[in-house]
Amino acid sequence: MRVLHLADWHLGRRTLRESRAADHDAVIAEILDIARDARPDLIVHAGDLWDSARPGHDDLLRGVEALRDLAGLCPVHVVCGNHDSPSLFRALGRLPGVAEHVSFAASDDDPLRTVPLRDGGRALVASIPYPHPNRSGGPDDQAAAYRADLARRLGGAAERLAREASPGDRRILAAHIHVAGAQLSNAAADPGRAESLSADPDALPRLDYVALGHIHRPQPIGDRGRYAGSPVPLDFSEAGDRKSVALVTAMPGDVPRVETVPLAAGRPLITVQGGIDELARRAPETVGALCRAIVTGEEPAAALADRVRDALPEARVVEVVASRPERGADDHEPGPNEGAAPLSELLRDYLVADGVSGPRLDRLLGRFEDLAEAARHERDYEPDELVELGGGDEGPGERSATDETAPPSRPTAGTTP
Ligand SMILES: [Mn+2]
Repeated sequence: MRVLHLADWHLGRRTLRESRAADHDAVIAEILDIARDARPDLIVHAGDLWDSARPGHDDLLRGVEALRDLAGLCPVHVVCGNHDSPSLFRALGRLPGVAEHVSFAASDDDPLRTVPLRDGGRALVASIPYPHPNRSGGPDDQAAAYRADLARRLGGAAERLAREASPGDRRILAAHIHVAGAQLSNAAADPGRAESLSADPDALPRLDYVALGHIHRPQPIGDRGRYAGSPVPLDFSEAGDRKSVALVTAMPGDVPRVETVPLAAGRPLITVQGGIDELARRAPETVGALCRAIVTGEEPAAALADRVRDALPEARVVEVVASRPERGADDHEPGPNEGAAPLSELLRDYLVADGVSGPRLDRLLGRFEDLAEAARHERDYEPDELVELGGGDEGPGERSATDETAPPSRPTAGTTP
């Protein structure tokens, strides 16, 4: 059987402030052409069809129409990614005109999808929609608990396939998960954490094909599966990726044969760096591209963006960064914030002027340092205690009536990815 494996479209995504709708339309048309040529028995989309749990109406329609067009060729199966909404998937799975040809996996417990094949055989598809790591363990054992959870889900999927498959059936897994060892194009601010929140490669069952989503750089996982990857570079960290879809011949009990079909549609993302003259010389390579310009030898100024756009007339310039020249000690001019006290000192002055003192002052400044540290490392921050602003330790803030009657509500950490 032939499987066309797709993933991570992220319909609705913007790159900085630029809509990618035109790129998505172009690459969906390219994928439809590939599907028409390849005549697969099954199309698997391994998740993150949309960029947000509540896609805009245009993007909702763009996704549903793409699935409907693909389903005109063969059965289509979609797994819920971390950006998708399980409840939207459940709703679409009941929508007349869509549900007849497209199955949406919103939960591990959804029944296996059975697909009749042209050669008279059949394929069984098990699914693992994205399991959120925040539902596994606590802060100290989260990585181990999540790894155990993923192993349990992978084992459960393999078990169901073994139980329900007859000899000769192709056993397929479609999942939106991260397996340790993946090459991230989007080298996150904290790649160690991303790597720790992943499945053990040894937990991957040996099936006839494992179609994964979540990692945006297309790549194989051992000899049994792959990440299809995103079809267009979604941000500048993906600029160097070679995007593709996977056309897989899966045979019962055998290693799948994978052909990657390169995708060319959609605007490339290009970063150019140098002085204005250098940028102008490189203009030909930026024609039709989404372009980030790092300009050297210039001061940041509103007019700089206009000069960059003049230098790169046929690029879509989405970001201009002035990279200031190294200065010698002699010609140093202080910038507007240079020489000012650090923020923590300014905060201390402000709080002291407001009457805060003693242990409360120390606690507030400590929280501020924790918050600043979390921001430096792009981590979530959840205070383990709430320190009230206002009033010194002996001041009126300490004994206000609201302290007894209404405990302060705690902010909750954002858990939505
Ligand atoms: Mn994704």
